[in-house]
Amino acid sequence: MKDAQPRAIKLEDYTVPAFLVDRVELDVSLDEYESFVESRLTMRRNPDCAEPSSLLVLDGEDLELCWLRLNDNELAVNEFRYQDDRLEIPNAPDQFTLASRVRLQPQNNTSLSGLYKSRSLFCTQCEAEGFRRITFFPDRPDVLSVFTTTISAPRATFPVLLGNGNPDGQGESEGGRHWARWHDPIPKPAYLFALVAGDLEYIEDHFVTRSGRDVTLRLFVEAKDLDKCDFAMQALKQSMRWDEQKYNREYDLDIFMIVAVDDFNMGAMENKGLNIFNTAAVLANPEITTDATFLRIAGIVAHEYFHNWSGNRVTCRDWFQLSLKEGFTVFRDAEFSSDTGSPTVKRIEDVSLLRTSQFAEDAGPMAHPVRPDSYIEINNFYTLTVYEKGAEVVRMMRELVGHEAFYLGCNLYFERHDGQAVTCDDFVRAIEETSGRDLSQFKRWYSQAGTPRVEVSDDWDADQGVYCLTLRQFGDPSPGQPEKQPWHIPIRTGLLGAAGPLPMTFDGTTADERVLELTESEQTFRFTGLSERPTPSLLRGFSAPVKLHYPCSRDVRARLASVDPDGFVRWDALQSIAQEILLASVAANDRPEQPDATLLEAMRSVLADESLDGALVAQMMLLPSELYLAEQLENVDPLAVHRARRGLQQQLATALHTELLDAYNRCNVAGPWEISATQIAQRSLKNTCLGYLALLDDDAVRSLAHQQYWAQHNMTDVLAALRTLIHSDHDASYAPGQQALSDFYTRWQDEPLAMNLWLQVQAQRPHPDVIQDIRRLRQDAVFDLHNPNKVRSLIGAWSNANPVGFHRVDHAGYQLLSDSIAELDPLNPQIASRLLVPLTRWRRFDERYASGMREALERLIAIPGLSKDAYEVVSKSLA
Ligand code: B3K
Ligand code: ZN
Repeated sequence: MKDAQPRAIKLEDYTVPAFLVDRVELDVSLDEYESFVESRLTMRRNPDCAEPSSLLVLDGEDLELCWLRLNDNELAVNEFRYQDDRLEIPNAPDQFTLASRVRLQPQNNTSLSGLYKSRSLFCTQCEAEGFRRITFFPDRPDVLSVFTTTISAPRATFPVLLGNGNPDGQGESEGGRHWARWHDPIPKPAYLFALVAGDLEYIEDHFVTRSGRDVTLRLFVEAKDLDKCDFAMQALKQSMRWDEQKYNREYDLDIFMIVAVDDFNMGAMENKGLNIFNTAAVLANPEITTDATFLRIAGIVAHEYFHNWSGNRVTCRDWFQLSLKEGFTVFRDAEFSSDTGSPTVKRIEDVSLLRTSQFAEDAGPMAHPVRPDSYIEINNFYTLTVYEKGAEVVRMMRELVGHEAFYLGCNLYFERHDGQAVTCDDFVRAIEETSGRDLSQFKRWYSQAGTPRVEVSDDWDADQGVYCLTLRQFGDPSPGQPEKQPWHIPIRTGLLGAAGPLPMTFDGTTADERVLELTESEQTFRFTGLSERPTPSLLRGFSAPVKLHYPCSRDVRARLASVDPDGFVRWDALQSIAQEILLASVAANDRPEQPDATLLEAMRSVLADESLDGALVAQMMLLPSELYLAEQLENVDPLAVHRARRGLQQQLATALHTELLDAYNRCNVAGPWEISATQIAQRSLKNTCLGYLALLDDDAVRSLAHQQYWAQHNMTDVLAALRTLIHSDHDASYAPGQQALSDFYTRWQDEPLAMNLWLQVQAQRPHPDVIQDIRRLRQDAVFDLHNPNKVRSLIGAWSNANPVGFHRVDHAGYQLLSDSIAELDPLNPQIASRLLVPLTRWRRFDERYASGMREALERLIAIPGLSKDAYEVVSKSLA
């Protein structure tokens, strides 16, 4: 940490910028050992600034200043001050140009923020505050400027030079160098700036927008990756069409480019006209890519493209408003995935992520509202709360106002605020205006942290034919927010009778389904005209991100699981039975002799139901994850959770042996691979069955995984087989598993994306002795602490997603993780800080574990020079 005590930035302190930058002209001269950036900013005083001052303050981080000129006059050293990442120039006039030249060494920039090198490529990452590592600038999202960028570099090693906007000239210069100029006519904040230089090839396609603009689409990769581009290009075109049809949004430049780079802190970045993607989030072919990754890639391509409107054309006023662009864009990409794939399965996956990881964030020391009100390091707030819960907040607005008013409201928002930097309030206001609804209470979703709990009870009056549902809501304290006001919660509800759905008469109107609006701490909804006691089907589609509890028997839930019209409710009903059984078995540290008959029969009938989408069946067959189960406990013993879950899996595998094998064989169809919904569903169900079957003490069945691995049909099947072989209960030296692992390595050692999978599958072997593998793999030639994908695949996959492998009573897992964080923090603080997440949960664990987790955090906070990224997470976790 540079400052003794890093300072918290607060939403309440927001003030408009004192100076604006109308134009930015950048000259970036790149070379192997040193690079130079000359910038010329055309600036003026902001007429909207209430307290004008002539002190000009710009951001600048790790910049080596060569010279500084105000209106072309070089400033002497006593005419400015550059200290603590701030450049201060007193006595700035009303209008002026400020020019500067700085020297950079991108080849030594391991933080992957600002200008850096990924292998032999120069590239940039400016969100949130990376532009200040390139040149001096008021680096905040509410300063929008027109950028012209000239890039020069040695032609032989960097034949391709890319920038934002449209191409605007190129040429040769002396000494084997060349240059290219890019002009972006659309004003943008500096966080959307990007450049790339390198030896790249591309695939090209075209898209004609609805109004007839012919857009060139190019996807740039290293030559060896040209065979992995087609899928993303198709996804891009699909996204462009979808955004025109659903949101009325057209693309606005002549060219749209995507560049794939290996070293990248996250999935991708929506830089204007020049998206930069992590290779893992864009490159795909069936040999090295699983179905899950294909779908993820389509979602990310869509997400970044959708940002062109939700984020770029209409941007955020300040970083507290991050969810304005991220929550909304996650909502949009989820709609896209739902419209182009299986809506129920997409919803279930999103809900699982939310419940497992976002709810955990809400219950932990880093809990924050969708619109946080303070931060030390903004990069720590690119969270599940801002992204996924933020998307749920947008989704709830659509539930409340209906589709028509919602999409009209979005249109109004885009048109009204085009070219502006705005707030979450502006978004809500647009929806209020087109719907005529008052969403002021609803806005608490933006300001209150934590997951609301909803308790449901009911009452049946047979004489009157009246059924009453009483809903109560509760909010637990979170850091800085001891008390919660009632949220405005939409609960989509149906009623089921013996023969099927019952009409719901409520407030004088009748419908098959209602969105109950819970706005008070307690509310009763009264349904009349019923001839039988209904079963409520609650929270359909997971209409609100709450923990809802309705006490009812397993039989009632099993019925919901088999007949409810809502796919989410069916899945959820089965999950809740399994959860109840598993938590009871954790509590008893034992399991019943026989698996629960209700669960067993429900699973049997789901498995046999060929009319159901196979991908949904696969989801319904999956037991709640160990991470999710741990979240339900106050005093977690990860080993006990693992034993309970593994035990139930074994019981189910034994009891459903025949059905599992039938389903496996039914789905194991030969024929050419395709990425179609049908085949994805088949592979998903087949591999779920394989996972169960491998737990049986039956060599014939076990050899299925072996056969499937060696058939080498596609990566989905290969990886599922490999996972099954090495995650089953054999010891680590189990020969078929070791053979497959070493075959995989030989086959794919030159393919970094496949090697990520190889690391991940080993990191997730659910056994305490996996720590030996982690230590060994840290030293393997394929591992590289500088590459975030490798760190995530090995250390992240192990510490975040392998509870039984990470949490050891001897605390060796915590020692290894904290050593890794300490080593990584000076290199890449953003990634180091992300790795802290599993330790932040220490208070929930049994003391045998918690003490070691706390000690690991204490070791870290004692490190001199710890980054403010890591400092924020560690200090809040220990507070
Ligand atoms: N907007 C970027 C995320 C930037 C993260 C900076 N630490 C990618 C996205 O959400 O689309
Ligand atoms: Zn985004």
